[in-house]
Amino acid sequence: MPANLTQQYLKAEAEYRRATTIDEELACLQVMFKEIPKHKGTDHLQADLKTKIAKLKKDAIAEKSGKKSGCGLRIPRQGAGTAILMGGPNAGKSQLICSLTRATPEVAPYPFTTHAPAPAMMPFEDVTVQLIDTPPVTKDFMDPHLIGLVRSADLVLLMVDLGSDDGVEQCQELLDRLNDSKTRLAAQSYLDENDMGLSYTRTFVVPNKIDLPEATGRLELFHELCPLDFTEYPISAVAGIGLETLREAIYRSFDMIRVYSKLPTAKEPDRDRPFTVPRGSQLIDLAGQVHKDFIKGLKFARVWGEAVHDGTVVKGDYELRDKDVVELHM
Ligand SMILES: Nc1nc2c(ncn2[C@@H]2O[C@H](COP(=O)(O)OP(=O)(O)OP(=O)(O)O)[C@@H](O)[C@H]2O)c(=O)[nH]1
Ligand SMILES: [Mg+2]
Repeated sequence: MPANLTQQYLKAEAEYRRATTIDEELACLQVMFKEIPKHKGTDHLQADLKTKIAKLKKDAIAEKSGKKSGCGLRIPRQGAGTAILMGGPNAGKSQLICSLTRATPEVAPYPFTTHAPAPAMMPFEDVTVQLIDTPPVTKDFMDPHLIGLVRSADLVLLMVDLGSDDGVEQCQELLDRLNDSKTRLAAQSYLDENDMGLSYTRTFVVPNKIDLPEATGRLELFHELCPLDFTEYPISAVAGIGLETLREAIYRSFDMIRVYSKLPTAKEPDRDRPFTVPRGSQLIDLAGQVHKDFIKGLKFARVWGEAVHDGTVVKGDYELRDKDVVELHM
């Protein structure tokens, strides 16, 4: 990290990548600009940030005045994180949505069945995760909204069709298409420090249809022709093979923790609806999620959890642990 970027900068950068509204993007970029060390080594990055802030301010005005902002389709984030499915035609994206969620997108043995990106919620234990089904990407076609959705997603599930001899080539075409753009797939998410426009989104490879007899040979061919350093989860979306492993891996990739809130007057916390916050978050980060008044008005909290004695009194800087029960006091 040549520029010695601060923790606050990195946090704002991570939030910027996941922002889904212009106002959110702007707020993050302004923090990044404020936090960036001002010296020669960061000249380029400073200039990039300034340009982006100026453009977003214009977009915000255009959006408020009802003009088209050109920012594309924005699907509001929901749940503990967002994973977007991508792949060639017939890879089984919509079938995977059917198998992991209660949504019922059309599944059919011909290409381009899905016409537009569509979100669905996947349960994992007592939390939910947002999955986004998308139209296929081919050499000649990519939905114009896809780039923005990939940039703001936490994870891409790159589906490979092991049911067709064309599956490997189709996957390669998708990767080539993205490599020509400034939105790319990688083993980890990050923004290129020398070019703020260049964004990498963490990706799992999901070879599908391993129930078919020809699938093993095609998977070997895929590894040979298309070597990737992404974590791989082979599945059969129809036969249900590998789905529970994938479901858990998607949730774990977000590195979130669950916190249960309890009213001071209640005996038990609300166990059905945990809040999810990134690991390492402090009590004050949660307080804002529970109610915006808590950000300023929080006096203290009592916590029940593995790392503390029952009912320990803590302040805003307490680092939350998975499955903590928290009672906020104004
Ligand atoms: N054998 C087998 N067939 C599958 C599996 N998953 C999907 N299919 C079949 O593959 C075909 C395409 O599935 P879809 O889910 O519509 O594929 P898609 O990727 O959404 O396709 P587009 O919307 O055109 O991009 C359908 O006939 C599915 O029944 C699987 O795990 N095994
Ligand atoms: Mg589909």
